[in-house]
Amino acid sequence: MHNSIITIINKYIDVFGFVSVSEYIQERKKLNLDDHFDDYTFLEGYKTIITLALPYPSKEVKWNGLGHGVLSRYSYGVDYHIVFRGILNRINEEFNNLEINSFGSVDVSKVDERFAGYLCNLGFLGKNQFLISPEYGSYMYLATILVDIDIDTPKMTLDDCHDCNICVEACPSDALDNGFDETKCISSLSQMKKTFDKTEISYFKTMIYGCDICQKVCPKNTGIDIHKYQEFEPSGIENINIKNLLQMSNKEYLNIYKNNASSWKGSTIIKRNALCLIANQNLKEYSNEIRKSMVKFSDVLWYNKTAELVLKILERE
Ligand code: B12
Ligand code: SF4
Ligand code: SF4
Repeated sequence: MHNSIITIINKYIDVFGFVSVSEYIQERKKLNLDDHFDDYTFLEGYKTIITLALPYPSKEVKWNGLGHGVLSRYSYGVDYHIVFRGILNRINEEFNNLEINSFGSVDVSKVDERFAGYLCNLGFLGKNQFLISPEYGSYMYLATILVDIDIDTPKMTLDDCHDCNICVEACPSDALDNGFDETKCISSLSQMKKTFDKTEISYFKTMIYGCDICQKVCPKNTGIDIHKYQEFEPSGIENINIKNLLQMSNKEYLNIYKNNASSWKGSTIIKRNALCLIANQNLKEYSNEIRKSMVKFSDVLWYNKTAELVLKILERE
């Protein structure tokens, strides 16, 4: 059975591993985190967690210059949820043909994917918070499949950060200073419906969504740039013209970005991030466009408050 499982997964995925459900629960409880991953009821009836990794390219899209914002690397091309779901469905179907009960999910599930990946021996957990594998570095998406059979795999010795501290020092918002402070992480801010203060605005210079800095500086990623999946190649929509973006309706935006990972919370968030880029790129000539957008979003307090602050910054400079 073990070999049939590996043959099936290998048709779609090169890097994957196994951990027993009991070990996952036991080890995660030891972390004493008391978070939403602590509800283990959905694992009942399953014996093994399989963690799967899909690599994405590390080569970055060149910023188009003033008036533009680029997406972070994990949101190039087609949304990884869509790609992974297609693969998980096919694997599940093949498992079901072997009478294996399975459940695959990506991102939204109740499995702490990085920790599961670590226990599956895919790699180590770095100070930048990423699961880092020898094959893909940190440039990989993760997903899990639960199965109702036991699968044993030998454990190997994993690498670690040793005395490196580069990502901690490189993080512009000090989010990695004491482990990880999600409230400070720029990637997190770029996805939150919230009014930005001056410091938060200052983080958004050329990147309009997500943040890649702690991956970019990591020596474990040196020389790694994998182009195995055409879907994750930049498709031309990654460099966003800020003026066009502000003028777009939500419908027009979704026509272009609905299959892109950056769009899951709608266009208002991306437009709020664009306001910050306007401030930091000192695009005074966009003030009118900002005012027009404030009328459109008159009922969105966090958008308008951020816009007011951006206008003040532009007036002062
Ligand atoms: C919520 C979430 C976020 C939030 C907060 C993340 C967080 N708290 O870590 C925000 C919005 C900030 C975010 C940002 C990003 N995310 Co995210 N995110 C998630 C999600 C949905 C849940 C993560 C989570 O809450 N984990 C639980 C918390 C408690 O984990 P933690 O804080 O890392 O705690 C760990 C450490 O404390 C560690 N630990 C503590 N003590 C000890 C002791 C020992 C001995 C060990 C070994 C470990 C250890 O273990 C804990 C558990 O892993 C996962 C998908 C999933 N279902 O897992 C994706 C995921 C982690 N994100 C991912 C990505 C790609 C990103 C971004 C790069 C996107 C971008 N380009 O902007 C950034 C990276 C930011 C960063 N430096 O981590 C990938 C990571 C892939 C990888 N190779 O690791 C995932 C797995 C999505 C996926 N399906 O591929 N993310
Ligand atoms: S994603 Fe950016 S802000 Fe978040 S920890 Fe990494 S470098 Fe810091
Ligand atoms: S930059 Fe250094 S400290 Fe940070 S994750 Fe990579 S190896 Fe670890």
